Amino acid sequence: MDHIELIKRQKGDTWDYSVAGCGESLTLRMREDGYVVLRLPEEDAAHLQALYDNFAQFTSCDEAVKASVAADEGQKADHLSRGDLGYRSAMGRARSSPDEFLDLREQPVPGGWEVGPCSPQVHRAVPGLERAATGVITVLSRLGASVMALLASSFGLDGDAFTSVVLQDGHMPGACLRMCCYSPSQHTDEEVAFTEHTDTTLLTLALCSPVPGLQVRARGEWVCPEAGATICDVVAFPGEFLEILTKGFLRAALHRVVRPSVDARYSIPFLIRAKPNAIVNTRPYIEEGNRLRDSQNAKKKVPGPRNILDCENKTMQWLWNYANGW
Ligand SMILES: O=C(O)CCC(=O)C(=O)O
Ligand SMILES: [Fe+2]
Repeated sequence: MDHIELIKRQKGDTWDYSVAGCGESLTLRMREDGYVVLRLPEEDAAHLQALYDNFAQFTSCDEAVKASVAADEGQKADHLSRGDLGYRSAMGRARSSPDEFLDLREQPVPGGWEVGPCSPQVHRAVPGLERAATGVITVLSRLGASVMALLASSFGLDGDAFTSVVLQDGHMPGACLRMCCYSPSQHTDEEVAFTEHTDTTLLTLALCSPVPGLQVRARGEWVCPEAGATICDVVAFPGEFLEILTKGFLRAALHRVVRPSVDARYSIPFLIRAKPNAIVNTRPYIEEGNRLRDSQNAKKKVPGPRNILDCENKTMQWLWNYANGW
């Protein structure tokens, strides 16, 4: 699939991304194909490569280092905020090494933000990991905020209609940077490593791995958006919360991961989740959107989900519980 080129624009001491062309076409592609591929500028490649390198180094550490940031398996993932951050591994059939996952997040601490969990053992063994993860979280947070603003404004909503439930001081304390390592299959037939599912996110931004394996269900077929991609390409697809908030106008993308056949696959999805107690406050945006739609510019707007009004004044936690009862 064609990628959409991103343009980086400096804004004071921060920056954002915009797409060449209009946001409406991004929204329509996401609706029709279920995902879009966005290409970051070349200057971001160094951040991405640094994280792949540091995570590969982490996976080669001894068990004590990994255990120092182990996820609390007893902790029930609430899919909204905490989940079970940290390191997990899973051994499967006919593999010599386990699949491994490390979930990190940016959290507010006195005087700033910190990426964790990161133990002293991890700091010693992989000194560049926290910095590399921070660099990528910053890039993907800026990108996620831009995509959500484009989606919102293409519906005629105010640009921060979606980001307001996600952002805190420009950071995403509900989001999760997941680093995955899938060991190669010893079978010749295609084996699914991560079964088909939708993400409990607003938006997922998955870096395109040099070892393709991500498949997205699009127009009734499994497609592989990573085929032919570069390190700067990012697959963006809606999660369950965008489906809820748009009442199905955008559908949560069904996706899965196919096991690599020779080399291990390292992949890095960024799961953009809301702050659980954030309140959806859409009415003013919808009213403004309706006004815009009725104005002479109306033709440019994507016909948006009016039923989003039903979500007015609800917390993300409430919406999640409600959706689970569907
Ligand atoms: O490994 C990948 O590329 C995607 C993993 C995934 O779908 C997930 O963590 O939800
Ligand atoms: Fe997923």
